[in-house]
Amino acid sequence: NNATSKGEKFKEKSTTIIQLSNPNLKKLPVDFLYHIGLDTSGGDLEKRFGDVRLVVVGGCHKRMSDFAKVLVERMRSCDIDVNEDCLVDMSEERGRYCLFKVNHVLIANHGMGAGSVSILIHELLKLLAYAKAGNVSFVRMGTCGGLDVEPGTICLTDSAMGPDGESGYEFFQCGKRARYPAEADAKLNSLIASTCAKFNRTYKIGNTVTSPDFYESQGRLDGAFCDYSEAAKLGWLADLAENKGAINCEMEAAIFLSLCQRAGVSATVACVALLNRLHGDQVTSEGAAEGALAVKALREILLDICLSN
Ligand code: R2B
Ligand code: URA
Repeated sequence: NNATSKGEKFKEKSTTIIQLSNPNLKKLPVDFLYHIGLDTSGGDLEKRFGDVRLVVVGGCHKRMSDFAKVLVERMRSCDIDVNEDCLVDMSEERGRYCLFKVNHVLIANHGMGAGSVSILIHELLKLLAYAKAGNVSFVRMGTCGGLDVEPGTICLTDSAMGPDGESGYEFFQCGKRARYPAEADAKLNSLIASTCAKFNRTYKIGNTVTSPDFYESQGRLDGAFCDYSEAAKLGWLADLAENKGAINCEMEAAIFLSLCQRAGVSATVACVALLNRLHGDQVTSEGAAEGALAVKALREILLDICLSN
């Protein structure tokens, strides 16, 4: 149908498949994707998910369910056939994430922080690998603190680093430190950048600092505790901006990009800056309201990409 042909553009010439390097999966009679409430027992994942070309994720449940609703409305207004059941949340029963499939677009929320996004991305990568989906791109849409960046700017991640300024994502495997690169796909960034320009939205491409929490590991002075000085905070942020090319801070880009990169899928992170962290820490109610408008603008940009690719 029409919608499938829309999805074809993501398919280009050669097909890139999702590469999972886990031999143990072959030994599982059934793989239960526990947190998203799907499993391999029905043998129907290829039929249900094989045509997915774009995965759009973001932290908030409501932001992502709204994204799915608006995408359905826009597709219908373009006379694209959309299944009746595409606004049924496939993961609702599990109560952790929402998950919708609107033609070739899979939409989910990932919650806050590395632990939450990691569970979702592991299970989505397995789902799409079992479904033999090809040439899939992943986009995280979110919010962030800007580093010398005006609030409202859309920050596109080139490469993500930890709060220590080391590039990539570091975590523990069997008690040992492991570090994987966390690079975004430059082509996907160019596509989002040109769509930002089409919508007259200010954007910036640069590196992203991913921290394990919102307050202390982002150097905030307004948490329940603060055992460092304002000078230490500003010195650290200035060093990241000046010497590491950092344009923003948030909590998921490094793990998200590293998992996608390990699976060989194209991915990027587009975040609206809610504030300039060099000028403060508090997200005020005015800042949050302005941020919500900018997030809607980002939604329009990603909807345009869903509809035209
Ligand atoms: C941005 O916003 C959230 C914290 O407020 C977090 O998920 C992030 O990365
Ligand atoms: N999200 C973050 O993680 N940090 C900010 O400063 C704003 C949004």
